Amino acid sequence: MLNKYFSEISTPIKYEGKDSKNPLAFRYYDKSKVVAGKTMAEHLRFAVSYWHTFKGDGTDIFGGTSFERQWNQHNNSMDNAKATLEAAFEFFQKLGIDYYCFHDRDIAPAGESFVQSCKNLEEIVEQAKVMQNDTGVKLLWGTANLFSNPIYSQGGGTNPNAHIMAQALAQVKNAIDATKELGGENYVFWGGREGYETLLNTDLKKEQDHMARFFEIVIDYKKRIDFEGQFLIEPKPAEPMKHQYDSDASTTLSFLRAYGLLDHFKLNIEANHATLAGHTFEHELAVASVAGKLGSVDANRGDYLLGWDTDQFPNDLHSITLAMIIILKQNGLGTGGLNFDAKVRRSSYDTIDLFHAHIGGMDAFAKGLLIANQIIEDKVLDDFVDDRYSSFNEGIGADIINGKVNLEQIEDWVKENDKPQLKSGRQEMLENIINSYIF
Ligand code: XLS
Ligand code: CA
Ligand code: CA
Repeated sequence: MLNKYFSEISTPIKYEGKDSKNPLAFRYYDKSKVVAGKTMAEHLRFAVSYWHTFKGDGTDIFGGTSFERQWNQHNNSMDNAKATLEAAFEFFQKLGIDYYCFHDRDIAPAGESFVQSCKNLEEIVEQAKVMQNDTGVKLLWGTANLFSNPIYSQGGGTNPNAHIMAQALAQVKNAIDATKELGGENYVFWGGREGYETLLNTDLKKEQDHMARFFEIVIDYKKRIDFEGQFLIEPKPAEPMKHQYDSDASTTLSFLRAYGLLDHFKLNIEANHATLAGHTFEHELAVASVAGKLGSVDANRGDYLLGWDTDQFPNDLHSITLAMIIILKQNGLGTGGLNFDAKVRRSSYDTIDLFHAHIGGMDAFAKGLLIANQIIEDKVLDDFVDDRYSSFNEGIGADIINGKVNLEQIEDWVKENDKPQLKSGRQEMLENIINSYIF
């Protein structure tokens, strides 16, 4: 096992059971424990986000670097990128996590030219491939950073400048190549700056048409190179742009449907983005899931008092339990997983904080999985929901749904059957039952 950057951890983090008082042990995440026919690792498919965990330096808009990382010499050199990669794989092994996710510009630095940037990426991918083989750690997804470089300040695929749209496409091509080379199981599109600041300078129709064209071009490429990973779109309503086109799950699905692209994508739902969209995490997951489009999850949490993307580690067991119910009911995430798109706070200076953060997130989801599975096995919600709609199983309900009655016939029926019987939705009782499983 690699042992250079995280010497405070000498052996991989272990499962010690719920009574353990060791803050550097799992209390619920028991990788090989079987729950409903699959191991916890197979259910949860946890991933580390390269950008926050290894490239994050504590910077916020009020101040610069607050974390000193041994692997980060704060320069854009390839040596620095290679040291970061080594640190990353040491961390994965010591944490006992199976997957990671990256942006092209996280793992390899941008060069002086586009050509140089591509070369840098290829070189790092070679090294990453060796390290994946040596450790067994896999790539959950790759993506392209189409938002940091100032050329993308007015968008990538929706940029009003054709040269920049072309460059965004070329960058995506290289990021897909890198993802394929590393056996990435998915490829994510997060349209960070695909949106607009003001309608005064924006042709809304054209920009959405361009976004669709952008996707058509990459779908064509995916087919031609035989990349089998799943394409995912990650909705987010705002930040950095004031309005983003993929603002939530429903809007993204409508966009894909309108342009005939639905078959080529699933969604990557992020908890914090749901909060920013004014939805709950479970709402976004459910909207994606009922459409058969819940592909993967960015497992983090936001802050209900702050209006920005705080990307905190997930620890809200109630929300996680509701999320796991949806995931279990659709029989898992397929090639997707739970990516901790989360960062430690600016004042969590030490590398050990990275372990505490991930251990907490993994344990919270493991516990959520156990609770959700019990709720499903006991059919607590299913029976109630089935019964709530049971009036559609026969009589006028079945006739309406099966197209057996027209509007006049329905009116006649209502005239003969005045005053519907009211049935309580029992919300409070159900909330108490969910709590009784959590407590
Ligand atoms: C930013 C997004 C981003 C995507 C990948 O808010 O969450 O990190 O997950 O580009
Ligand atoms: Ca994300
Ligand atoms: Ca986020």
